[in-house]
Amino acid sequence: MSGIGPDVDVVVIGAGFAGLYALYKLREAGLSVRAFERGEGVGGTWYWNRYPGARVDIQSVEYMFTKFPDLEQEWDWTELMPAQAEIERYLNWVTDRLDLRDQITFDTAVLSATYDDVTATWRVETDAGEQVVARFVVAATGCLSAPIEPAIAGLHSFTGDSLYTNRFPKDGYDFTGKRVAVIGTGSSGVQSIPVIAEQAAELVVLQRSAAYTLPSPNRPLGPNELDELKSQYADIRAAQWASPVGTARFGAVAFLGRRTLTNILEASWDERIAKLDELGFAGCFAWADVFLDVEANEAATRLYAEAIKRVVTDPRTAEDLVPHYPFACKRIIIDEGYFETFNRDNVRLVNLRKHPIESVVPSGVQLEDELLELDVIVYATGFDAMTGSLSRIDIRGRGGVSLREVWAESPQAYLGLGVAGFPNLFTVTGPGSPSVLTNMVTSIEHHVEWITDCIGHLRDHGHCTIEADPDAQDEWAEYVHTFAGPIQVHPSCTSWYLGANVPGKTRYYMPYAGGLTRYMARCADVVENGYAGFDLV
Ligand code: N01
Repeated sequence: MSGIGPDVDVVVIGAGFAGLYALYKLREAGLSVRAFERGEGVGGTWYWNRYPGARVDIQSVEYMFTKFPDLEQEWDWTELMPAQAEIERYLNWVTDRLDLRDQITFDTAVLSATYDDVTATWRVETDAGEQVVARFVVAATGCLSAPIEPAIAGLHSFTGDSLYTNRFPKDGYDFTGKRVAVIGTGSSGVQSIPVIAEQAAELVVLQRSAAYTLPSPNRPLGPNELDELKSQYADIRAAQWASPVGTARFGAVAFLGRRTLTNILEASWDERIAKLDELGFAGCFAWADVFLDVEANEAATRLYAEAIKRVVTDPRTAEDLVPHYPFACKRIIIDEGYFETFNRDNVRLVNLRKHPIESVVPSGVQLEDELLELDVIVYATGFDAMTGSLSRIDIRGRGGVSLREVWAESPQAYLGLGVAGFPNLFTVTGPGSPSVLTNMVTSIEHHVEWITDCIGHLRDHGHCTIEADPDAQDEWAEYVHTFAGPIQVHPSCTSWYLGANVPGKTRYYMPYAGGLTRYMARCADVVENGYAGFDLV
């Protein structure tokens, strides 16, 4: 390295899957590293989102680091799709087995990172008042880690308990005997509602947009099943890395892996119903054209309405549970008994499109036409996704330019890895990367390895900085947009992929939908061509 001596080679922000792997790989490459983590423990997403029912939608044997053949044999998953507590335990175990804990400063948020043009270093400042000067910053800040507080009047006036799924109390919460409202029916709401319903005296679900959700195939792993899977880990890993989504065992969306799907628009109503009989909820979407064509997607939604009617006994509730936007414009949800929950005597659905919230008041929620008296309000209202975690840090690149301001106009990163004007700042699973459309763990591993190799290359070739070229970044952004189809950008879609869930955020489709394998090939090409599209100085 050249330049005036930094305190460390690299500062890593975050200690979830990405931060932990970055710490490990960078240290292995002989670099000095400090990591800062806002939480009191490791886990990132899996530290904060400890709401009842929190569970991943990828199978356990693929939702783990894939590059530790010895270590993976020692870890025993208990379920097909692990719950939050088990994933958090796994990450703590990995942290200790890889001896990473000492390099992480917990309970400490990074407030700012400022690039110094003269010394080509970053000055990183924390909320503990510490300043660290580093050559590189690796932002392992996660795609879904900046919670949004809903814009509801009187939010803080409620005198009962206000809980947020994405920063749920560490010791849990006992809903027994309470009158509860859940606001929000994305993945977090849909997963928590059945569990809360079992405890609460009364549960009101306040739904603004209905959810597309599929029943989870989760179950305990049977005796000897894990041993059998462990003996196949090498093959499973190979299949994962050959898959465009980083997972070969699709779980709830297994039909996505089938190749012989027919078009829903060419099927009669009876044929559609037959698919429903065969596959249940998944049968609504097991068609070739549903992901590509708006009309086909609408036909799938009509079938979905039929599937809901088969479960939900009250016709009005069943009707209110039907979404009015395309399937798969938002992340597909998996649930455990979501629709069945609405048949319980203690559960009621309020369609906020018909009965809007006026305000939160001291005793509960005031709807336009009714006061809901409550003991607890659970907000499952989502995240400022993909850019929010970095926009909330005051990041200043070349010439003091603010990343927050740059991304407010257009949230771009070349390959999702680097941003023009911000030398030596790497974004793990940044906007423009496949990230949230894949198994996050495989995407994270790929990014971290690419970044580590890149820093090694700079060191070995006497370079001081790497920075995305603005033209290459623009071209990449245009290319990324060619993969966002009519379903993803449909005007009725308010997905976080588009930033459309955050008032005032630029509507911009952020993830790369071209698949992980194609993306990795492109990243490899960039390296082979001397880090094409990056300026190395
Ligand atoms: O957040 P969301 P999430 N008044 O944005 C509603 C991952 N994840 O935390 O759609 C009333 O999806 C909002 O309504 P609308 C996964 O990638 C994975 O649930 O804006 N309602 C919506 O219903 C997921 O996609 C798992 O009309 C308001 C809900 O709140 C991502 O995290 C589990 C409102 C927010 O849904 C985010 O999921 C959990 C208001 N003012 C999370 N503001 C896994 O399984 C917002 N809403 C794997």
